[in-house]
Amino acid sequence: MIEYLGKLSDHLGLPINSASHGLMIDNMIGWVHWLMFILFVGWGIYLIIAITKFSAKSNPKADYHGVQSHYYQYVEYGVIIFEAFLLIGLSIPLYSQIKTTLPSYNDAHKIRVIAQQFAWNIHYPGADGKFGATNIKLVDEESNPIGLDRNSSFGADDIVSINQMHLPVNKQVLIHLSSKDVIHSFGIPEMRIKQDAVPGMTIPFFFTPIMTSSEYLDKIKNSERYNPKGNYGFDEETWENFNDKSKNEFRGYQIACAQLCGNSHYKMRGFVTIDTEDEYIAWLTEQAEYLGEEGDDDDW
Ligand SMILES: [Cu+2]
Repeated sequence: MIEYLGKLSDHLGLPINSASHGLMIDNMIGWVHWLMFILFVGWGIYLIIAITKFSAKSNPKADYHGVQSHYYQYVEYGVIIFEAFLLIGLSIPLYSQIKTTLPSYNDAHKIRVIAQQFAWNIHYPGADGKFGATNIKLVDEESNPIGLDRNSSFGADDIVSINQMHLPVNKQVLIHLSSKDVIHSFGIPEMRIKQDAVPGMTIPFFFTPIMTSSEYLDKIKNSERYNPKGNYGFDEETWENFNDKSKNEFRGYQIACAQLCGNSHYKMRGFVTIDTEDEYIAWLTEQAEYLGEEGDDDDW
């Protein structure tokens, strides 16, 4: 029954759920709406009763004892029990499952995300699976936004991308999130995750995408999101000239900065592509090839 009533969230216009823990969150949202609905109706009925029952017309003389029945008290207890159920029965177990039970560092698919005004830097450990060192002295906004030390052990094969995050489907990903300047917030609505990025802190969070980007785009084919009236802020001609890949980046999953972080906060978006295992490996290989080319440039 808990799940059945939680299905109310299917009718609340939430983005399509694409993460393994998403159903639990949607279920919870459904239940909170039931409580709010019951309270709304209950208070509405109470208001009407109070207006008629306690009007001056039916009470010409003030009653100094007020309501004697315990009925209203029972209703209060009912609300308390409902709220306790939401908190103890649903939200605390959910929170502990999706926030505090970290996957083991060695098993999870690890990436680092470094937020800055106004971009998302994504740091992949590369083929060796280990992150190279970063150093604030090496930060160069043009060529090395995260200050990665290519000469450190494990640093040579690391991949850094800006506003482009690729993840394999059905693999648990562990993100370590930090910020270079102010507080940002990493949110992907379809993945039902949102985590503040706080300068001076590295905050881990994790989720498992369960739907590839192409499956997702297929599902939203007939929606406004796929065929936006405003062309995502581009004029008609520019939008039409985009190829499908670029259009799909705007239509698909995106990291939205969920914390007002400055004057260009509104355009701080990162494109997220959930790949099949093969597509993901192909993308990583492609990125690694660019690394080789960068190296050639240096030799010149
Ligand atoms: Cu931001």
